[in-house]
Amino acid sequence: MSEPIFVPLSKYQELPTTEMLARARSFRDEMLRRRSVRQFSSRAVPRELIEDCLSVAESAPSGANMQPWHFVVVSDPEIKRKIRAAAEEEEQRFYHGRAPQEWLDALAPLGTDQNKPYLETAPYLIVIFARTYGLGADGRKIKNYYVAESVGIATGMLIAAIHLAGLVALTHTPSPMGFLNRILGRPQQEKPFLILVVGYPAEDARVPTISKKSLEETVTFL
Ligand code: IYR
Repeated sequence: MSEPIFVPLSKYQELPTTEMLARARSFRDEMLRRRSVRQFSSRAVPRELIEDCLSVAESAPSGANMQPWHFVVVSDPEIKRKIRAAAEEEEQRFYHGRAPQEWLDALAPLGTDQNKPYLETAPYLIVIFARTYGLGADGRKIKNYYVAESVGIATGMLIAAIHLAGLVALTHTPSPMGFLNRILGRPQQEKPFLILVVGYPAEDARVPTISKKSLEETVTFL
């Protein structure tokens, strides 16, 4: 067991309250402009931009700091084509059989269907895997903790970073997603979490008119 080594919290920056408010508002206003987009441009995105956004995700808090995730960044057209074909096969079954009517009704305002051209059009697919356990140098299993929570937090931070960088993203979850392990050659202890489709929006991109709940509905101050 290793002892903790503590250092001063030197990176914390206290701000005047007025500046805190201004920053919180400006971040809020920026994030409220974020939309999930389903029509992507094929315009290239610098890889460095994606790497910077991934560094933000990597900094996320995680159970026992195990960082129980793996990101596969796909830009290879042939791999994207395989992912699209496999995802559309699952989606076809979902939209025409597997999904109960209640689920289809809930999705109706989004205008989604089994066709996923963006899986080929967008320059990057970031496939996020949740590592159910890690492997030590000697092949021993290393337990991970709060895996879903950790990967969810990292993904949220990644989505925020991508938006702030001036790109758009779509969280895409074909179900089941086992084909991603096969196509991307990831081990069975890694479970596909979601595909983040990333790029510039198509010039004629359109988004559905949906609204978000108000704080009155979702927050309780006691
Ligand atoms: N995976 C399907 C269906 C779908 C499900 C939910 I929940 C969404 O918020 C959106 C879509 C698809 O991608 O079309």
